[in-house]
Order: sequence, then structure tokens, then C-alpha cells
Amino acid sequence: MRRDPSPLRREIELTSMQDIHRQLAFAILMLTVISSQSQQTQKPKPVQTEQQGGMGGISSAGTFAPVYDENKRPITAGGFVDKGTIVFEDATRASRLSTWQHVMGTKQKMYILETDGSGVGLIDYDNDGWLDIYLVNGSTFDALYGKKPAPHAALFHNNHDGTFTDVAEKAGVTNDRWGFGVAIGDYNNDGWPDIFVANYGHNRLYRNNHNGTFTDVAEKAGILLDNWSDGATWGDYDGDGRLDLFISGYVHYDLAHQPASQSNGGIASSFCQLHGFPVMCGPRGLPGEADHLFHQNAEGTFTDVSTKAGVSDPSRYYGFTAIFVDVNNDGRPDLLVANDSNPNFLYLNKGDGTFEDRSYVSGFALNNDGREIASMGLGVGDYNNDGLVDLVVTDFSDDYKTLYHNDGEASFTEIGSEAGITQVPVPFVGWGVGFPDFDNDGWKDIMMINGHVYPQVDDHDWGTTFAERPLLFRNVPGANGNGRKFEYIPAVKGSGLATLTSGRGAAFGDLFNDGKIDVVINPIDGPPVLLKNVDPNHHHWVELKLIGGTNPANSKTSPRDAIGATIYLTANGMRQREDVMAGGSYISSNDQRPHFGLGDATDAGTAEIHWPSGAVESIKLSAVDRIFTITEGKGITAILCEKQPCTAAKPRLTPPHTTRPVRK
Ligand SMILES: [Ca+2]
Ligand SMILES: [Ca+2]
Ligand SMILES: [Ca+2]
Ligand SMILES: [Ca+2]
Repeated sequence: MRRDPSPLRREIELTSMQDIHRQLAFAILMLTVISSQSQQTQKPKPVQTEQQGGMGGISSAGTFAPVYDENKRPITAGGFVDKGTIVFEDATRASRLSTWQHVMGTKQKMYILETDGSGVGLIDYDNDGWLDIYLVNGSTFDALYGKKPAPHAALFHNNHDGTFTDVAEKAGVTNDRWGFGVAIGDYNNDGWPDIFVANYGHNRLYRNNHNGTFTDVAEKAGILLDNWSDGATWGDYDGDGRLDLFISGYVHYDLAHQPASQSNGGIASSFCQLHGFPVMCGPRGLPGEADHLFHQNAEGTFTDVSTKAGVSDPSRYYGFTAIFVDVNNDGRPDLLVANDSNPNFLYLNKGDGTFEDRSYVSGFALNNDGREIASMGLGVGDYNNDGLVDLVVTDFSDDYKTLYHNDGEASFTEIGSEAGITQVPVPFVGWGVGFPDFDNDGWKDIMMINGHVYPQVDDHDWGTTFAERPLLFRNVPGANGNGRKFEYIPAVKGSGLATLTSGRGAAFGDLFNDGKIDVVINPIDGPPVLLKNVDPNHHHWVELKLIGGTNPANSKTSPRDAIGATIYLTANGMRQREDVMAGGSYISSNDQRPHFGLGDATDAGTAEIHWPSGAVESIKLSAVDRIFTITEGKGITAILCEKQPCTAAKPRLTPPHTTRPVRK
């Protein structure tokens, strides 16, 4: 299913954004026409294209024939099977996460400000070895105008027994602003993770006080901003050992003149309707908000370097999810931004404090049809174990979800159809997304969290619903053993995959330290959903918690939480890649501990760690089913549940180990 990158792509001169867009769209369209004649694709076709249908404010492919199950339910809220392996169970009530609720404006969703939902950050804020959960909240217009108290964000402490307790108030992290994205990172390198929250209005930077409380230092740090910040990611782009912060801007929103479909707010009405019916306006037709890159200075303040670095988004695209990750394996974090109904950004880190805009030439800007999509979520993972990170992007209903295969040298080919992820998701609006290896076989799977933006879809026979179920795809060998593809896993009635919710933010991580990747969803206007991984496989696994240090060869220091590290684990006859990242999914922040499924192997293999400092260490892992703490230059310094597998008993931290790393 892998195709050679287009030679056409490489020849195109960098003239202007518009020219590149047109030329690339044409080139990719031609290639698609040629390739679709020669290979079988699973891509359904719209009955009416976007241009014919006047699809309004959000990019899609057009109008597709509705798909119903045998009970005449739209497939987004149906299609359940009676029998099958239960992969996830809905543990929301058992975990007590249902004691909190997300709120964003009104249920009617008259305005775009009310529709996009908020993120989830997985953070072990108290350093007890167990992941806690930060859930960003939205707000209400009454709260914005000071008429009513603001809804609070939640910080759910992990009680180690399957339950969680909301400690946000005591911790001082309730936010009380109209919140969107979250990114977890230990920005001040003190060994305690901190929380950045992107808001409509001023942002928050919650510095961890090491005693269960946080202090908001956003103003002092100089990263408040004042309009619509959305996604965020931490990464040390200039290699000085201090994490820098990128914040995507969405719409430049004027609260005094809100764009509603009734009045049109000065916007052409086609941007305020779906299938001819009025819905909230936008984002098309609304002014966009710029993106910001903040460089961290030595004294814990930040300087806006967006323009100098070349990532300021002068076109004002509608930015959602952003993430720093090294896409071309040169050891420097590159920057990816998923833009809603605009081309996506791929910025290559040049190593001199600036980035090169390779959005179009890389193939990441558009989909396989050469069209910009309503990118919402962005998952990063090496699904075919070739050592290069691939990208999965979720988008609007009546559209194809996309998989960008990394061909090397920062060139991507969009192969969603060939890989098998376009057919089922068409009627779904996709948000949170990732590559969790849910069955621990060493091959990363794909999960998408879904929910519509328009409540009005429930009043019409359009084959989609406001509350939707998640979608899970298993990574399996391709046809005739060529490459990898994804196989849709049907939702068993009553299981976690059959949970209906209007999902938005989602984070993937091992909440119970049992080696199985769970999912926390932050739906709009509802309680969170915890999908606990109960897949009955007995595959083995390892997880790593990395602590950065100093590289004696060049005296460079890695960020303390090792964001930017790349790890290759050789085990079970495979070589897998994981990266330590902050951001992604949909404006969320996943478990930052690299996780590796080992299948039936009982030898945990060797981890080759590429630290942000440039040091490369190979470390033999002593046992499977363990969580190893590895400190740069010191090897394994702790093992969670050393004496017996983590699944068998309550873990405890052991004193530092003596295994020595091998430096290259
Ligand atoms: Ca904890
Ligand atoms: Ca900190
Ligand atoms: Ca830096
Ligand atoms: Ca798998």
C-alpha cells in the first residue's frame, strides 16, 4: 500500500501559497486518478459533492447516502453486534468520573464558540507513579458576563483502586475560563509536571508546587494571549534544555458580535447552513486567529518568536491540534498543526531557531483528493514499525478520515483508503484520535472518538447523530503480506465501544498500570467517559518513564521530562518506535510514558533511547510487564512492581537499580 512520493511534488517551485495550493491540488488529483485506476480502493463516493451541495462552514467531501443498521438507526449510533470480544468497558460510573460534567455554552449551539469542546490531560501530578486526569471545562455566557459562577475544570486524583477523586479546587486548577486545549509538560525542569490550558480569553500556566497545589504563572510567564487559543504542545525546538510552547489559534472571535445563523452576523448564509438548514456559522467566513510559538527564557519567562521562527500563521488558518515530533529523524522536533477546513501545517525544524514551511511539499497539507479537510484530531505513531512516525487525522462527517504514511525525508502519502480507515467513519465527525496498541501485539492500532457539532442533525434523516460511538481499528497484515492495514472492530452491544456520547477531547494512557491502554473522553456538555481496556489477550508489555539528564559529550541537557526523546525497542523480532510528546489527539495530552506491546515474548528486549540532548543509550530491560524508570546517563533507576507483574498486585517503587547504560 506504500506508494513512492510524487516526483511532481518535488519539482514545484515555492512561489506563493495560493500557487502551491493549486498546483499541488491538481498534481495530487491527477495522481489519484491514475492510481485509482490501478488499485482497488475502499473509498465510498458522495452522491453530491461539496460544491454542488453548498455544504456551509466546514469542509467535507459532499453528501453521502445514509448508512443505517437493521434497526434503522444511523450507523453513528448503531451497528452493534451481539457477540464478539469485548475490548473496552465503560468504567465511567465505577471510576466516579461521572461526578463531573463538561459545559460549553447552550445546548442549542447557536455559535461556534459553543461547539468545539475541550481536551483531556493525563498527568501524574503527585508523582506517585499513577496517572491522574485533568479535564478542561468550557463555560457559559452567564459566567462570561459575571452573572453566574463559572463551571470548573476537574483534576481527578487516581486512588489506585479503579476510582478517582476530583481535587481541582484544592489544587487551584479549576480554570474558570472558557477552556479548550491542554498540554502537560514540566516546563521548569523541577521533576513535577505542570499544566498549560488554552482558553478563549487568557490562558493558564499552572506551575506544580510539589504539594498537591498549583500556581497560575501565565501572566508572569508572558503567555496569556487574549482571544481564542485552542491546541498546544510543548517541545524544546532550539535544544537549550528548556521546553518551549506552541499554541494554535482558531477563530478571532468577537463576543460583542457573535455570528449566528439567524442574523448571519455579516457572513454569507452558505457558511451558516447544512443541507439548506440553519446551523451555527463557521469557521469559514469568520476571521482566523494567529498561532504563537513562545521560546522559554532562562528565568522562566517566555518570548513570542512566532514570526522570527516562521510559524506565525499569517494566513490565519483555523488551528486545532498541534504537536512537536521529529518527522525526519534528524533529532530535532518538527511541528505539526491540524487546521480546520484549511490546509494543515508541517514545519521542519532547521536547527537554527527557525522552521521551514513544508506543508504542501510534504503532502500533509491536503488529503488524497488534493482537498483541504476539516482536520480536528491528530494522532502520531509508527504504525508499520519502519522507524518513521505516521500521522492519522480525523475530520468532519461526510468526509474521509486520513492516514499519512511517512515515506522518509519528511514526505508523506495519504493512504487512508488503501489502509481501510475511510469506509466506516464517513458519517462520523472525528475528534480525539491515536495509535494505541490496545492488544499489545506490537502493532499500533487506531482509535477515533466521535460526535457531531450540530445538534440539529438529530432532527433530520441525514444518517448521522449528535452523540456517536467511538471507532476502533486493528492493525493487521496487508493483502498478500504487503505492509499493514486496519480492520474495523465492530462494537459489541453494551461494551465501551457502544457508548454514545458527543466526544471531543480524548487522551490515551495506562491509567491502571496494568500495561493496557485506556481512553478518557471529554465529551461536550456531558460527563467524561472512561473506556477501560479489558481486552482478554495475555500479551506482555513494557512501559518506560524517562528522566532527562546531561550529555557529557556536548554538555547539552535534555528537558527533565524527556519530551522530544525517541525510543526504539527491539524485542520479539520487531523494532518499534515511541516518542515522548505533549499534545495531540484532539487538543489533549496523552500518557507520556512510551508503551510497547510484546505479544507472547517473555524477553523485554533492548531500548535504544535517543535523548533530546543528542545522547543515544542502549538499555537492556530486565523483565516484561514492568514500568521502568530510566534516567539519562544512569540507566534503570526504578522499576514499578519489580518482584511481580504489575497486574498481579499493587505496585511499589523500588530503590535505584544498578544496571548501567551503554553509551554510543
Ligand atoms: Ca498520581
Ligand atoms: Ca514543573
Ligand atoms: Ca528551548
Ligand atoms: Ca495492535
